[in-house]
Amino acid sequence: MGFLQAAPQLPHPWRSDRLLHALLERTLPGVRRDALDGDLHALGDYALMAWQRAATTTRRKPVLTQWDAWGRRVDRIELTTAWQEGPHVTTRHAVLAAGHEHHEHARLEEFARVYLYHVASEFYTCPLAMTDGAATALKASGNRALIERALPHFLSRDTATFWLSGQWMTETHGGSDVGNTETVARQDAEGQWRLHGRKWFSSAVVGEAALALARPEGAGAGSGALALFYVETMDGTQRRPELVIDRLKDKLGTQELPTAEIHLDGLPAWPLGELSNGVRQVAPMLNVTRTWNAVCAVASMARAITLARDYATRRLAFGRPLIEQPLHAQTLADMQAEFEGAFALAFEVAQLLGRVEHGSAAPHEIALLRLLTPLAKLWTGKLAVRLCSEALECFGGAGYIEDTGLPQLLRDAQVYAIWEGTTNVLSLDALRALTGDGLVALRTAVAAWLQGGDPHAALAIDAALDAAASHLDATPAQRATLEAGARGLAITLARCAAAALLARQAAWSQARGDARPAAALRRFLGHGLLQLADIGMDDTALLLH
Ligand code: MFK
Repeated sequence: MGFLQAAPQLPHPWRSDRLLHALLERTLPGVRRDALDGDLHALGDYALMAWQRAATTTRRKPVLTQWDAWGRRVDRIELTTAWQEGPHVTTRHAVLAAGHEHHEHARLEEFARVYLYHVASEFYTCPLAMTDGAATALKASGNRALIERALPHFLSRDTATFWLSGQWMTETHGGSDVGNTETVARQDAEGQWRLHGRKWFSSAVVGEAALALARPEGAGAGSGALALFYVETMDGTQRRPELVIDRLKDKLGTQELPTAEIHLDGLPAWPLGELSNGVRQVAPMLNVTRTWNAVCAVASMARAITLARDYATRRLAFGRPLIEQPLHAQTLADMQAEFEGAFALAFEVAQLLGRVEHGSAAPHEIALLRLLTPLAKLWTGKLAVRLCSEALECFGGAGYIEDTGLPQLLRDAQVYAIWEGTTNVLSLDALRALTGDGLVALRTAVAAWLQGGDPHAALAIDAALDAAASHLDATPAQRATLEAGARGLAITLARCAAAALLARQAAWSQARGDARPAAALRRFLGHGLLQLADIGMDDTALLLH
């Protein structure tokens, strides 16, 4: 046999992750780090095992069986191995429970677990995100009866009592404009609310509960008239007959995740709060799932870059390993710098969420979290696609071959820019946050992050923030122009925040003799901060004519 190329090897995801180690060392007290270490080691072990298992087993997809041999409707879904393992891994390592502990580091400790587990979970993290979001929305609702009923299950550390929750918003009208929701809530003769309608993207249909938007019968049109309901899907060990699974979606990626189209045919439901303003009530859930989206996007980038870097040490071309080829090394370093910025921003949102929920946030940090959540979601979602695509290219033709496991990274990454709101919807959400104190809060935070750091970075970031602010100021009366520029504005602000966070990390690391984060900062700044679009509305109209 002739030449055989060595496959890329995945180093231990926790032991080898310099960024996560540095982040936790900078932010967590030693006693908390020690307590966390066992779970992170175990999740890293699991991730490594899952990667090796995928290389030696045939890939499977979930299978829906709607009818049994005797004509009974069963709607049974067979799950992949990783999905069957999901509840055990989740509860054993307190992936969700950790985020709801009563201290300010709870969310950071949760998302460190999520980051290590995500790729191995085969997007079991999708319904976990929904469950986390449902727990958060229930707490925000103050509905004692539902909190007491559902939270012990959602946050359980025991597989036997653990429940997954879905988030049933999207209908055939689309996922963005939920004001078009057609699902109706009717009260039966006993006063029990029941939901009737069709939900179009249900990614946690194997779960035991869900939060669903529905229009109470007789309520008006639009999103303000929607209400948010809690439902349960199981009657003992049987799925409730009022929940019908029509089919599983055939998706570009996330193929292990059984995303379903469902019908609700009178499913019993309980309102979380008032019978209106359901979007406002579901917002805490959206913001949590968007944070998951950002952290999972960063986890996919980490996996793609780690494999590409390892491969560059094993693949020889033109007489040298790829990593010694100047242009290939440059490409990898560029990817690393962008990834480090995204990592810093996603985990800052996680930390902020913990501080805000715990009540230990500084006054400006509530508005900061409100702004950084959509910024992190939208920027990391786009970047994941770009970096996973670049990583595949680093493997040449092998990156295009299914059983290397590499194309799946790119297909899966595409979901981050769609799931939980597209880039444009999130850009408009950032505008919503900017109409409040968002920009002032960001400038206050950036000034603090830059203290004692690289003065060159501070100048560049301040100049970009000034440009963003004038962009915002220049057009308050011209809503269409403001909206047309919202994506460029959002990405500029995300990059400014990421650069300031890299500067903070660089200063901290430099004081400990590590010059590497400063190199990431320089490279990141070199890629530019400004993405502000020059809005020519007339040209846009001409180009679309
Ligand atoms: C891994 C999974 C793979 C499976 C494949 C997935 C494929 C995709 C499936 C999907 O469809 S995912 C899409 C899920 N859908 C979304 O994420 C919703 C996207 N749309 C939005 O986020 C819109 O901005 C939104 C629905 C929220 C707009 O709703 P409205 O009612 O038209 O907006 P409005 O009136 O501005 O907001 C209503 C209230 O909510 C306001 O509060 P007030 O009533 O007090 O004024 C807003 O301030 C508040 N609000 C909205 N967004 C908020 C928020 N509050 C806090 N945070 C937010 N993010």
